[in-house]
Amino acid sequence: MAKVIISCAVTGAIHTPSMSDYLPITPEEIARSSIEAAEAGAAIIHLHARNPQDGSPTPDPSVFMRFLPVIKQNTDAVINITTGGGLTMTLEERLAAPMVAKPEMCSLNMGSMNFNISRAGDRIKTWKHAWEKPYLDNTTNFIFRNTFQDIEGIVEKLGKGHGTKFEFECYDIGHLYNLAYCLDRKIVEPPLFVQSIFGITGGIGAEPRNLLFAKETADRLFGDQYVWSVLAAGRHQMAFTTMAGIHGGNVRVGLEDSLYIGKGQLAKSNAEQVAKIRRILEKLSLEIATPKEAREILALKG
Ligand code: KMH
Ligand code: ZN
Repeated sequence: MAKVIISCAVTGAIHTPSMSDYLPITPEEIARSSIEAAEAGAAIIHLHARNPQDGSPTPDPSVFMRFLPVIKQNTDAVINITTGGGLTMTLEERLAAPMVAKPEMCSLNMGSMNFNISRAGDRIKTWKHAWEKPYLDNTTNFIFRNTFQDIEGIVEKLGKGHGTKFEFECYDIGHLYNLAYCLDRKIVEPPLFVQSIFGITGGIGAEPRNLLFAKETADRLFGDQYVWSVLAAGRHQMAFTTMAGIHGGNVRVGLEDSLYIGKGQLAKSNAEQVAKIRRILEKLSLEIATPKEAREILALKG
């Protein structure tokens, strides 16, 4: 049986500083949390950057360049930079850091969609920063833009230009068909690293039958030309990644996707979530892929 690749999404652009004191914000915190996650078993580190002053998502390459070299020097993990960015960024802003850093891997979001994260702030009574609540509220009228032309443009610039491979973010079944269209048109090349996402409001819901449906659909569309991974938002994170492992898939955890380690219990670090899913997978007799093995499985440039 193939080894399981653990990805860790360290900070993201969904959660805000008021939601957890453990969310890494500064370049130093992002670097430290990434290194700990890699030491705990993550082969891939998925990264966004935040404004060190107030924790708001930033596309500024100079902020990325304050933590990327530190992570590279201290781990062998695959660096995966977001091209989704944050919910207020233009496509050009979203590509700024990947174009400078030219990483081994970037995310590539496979369709335009609603992306409502307003509920993430439901329990917050006092906000640390003025930007947080309007940011969340604005997502009720937000369109996450990823047209076919946008997708092709990103592949041209990063894939064909720099040899970057992609984590194809598929929030719904239709996104798998969008990816199949791109494969058919030779816009993208196998092996495809397909990240099936469950439980984002605007995407497919976190119901177990949907996970099986996504896998069956991907099997039909991509056959042996893809490597499957799963992430689920919030409280569904561990159950869905466990189900993915059982069904031969890879997993993504991290504070971008959930701030919790158990019911009502905030995770104190990214490493804590990596260690938990690793423990679960190893108890199921599954083996964890090293970064070197992940590079082989995904045919990365290394
Ligand atoms: N926030 C996740 C649901 C990206 O960075 O491009 C998906 C994601 C998107 O990680
Ligand atoms: Zn992300």
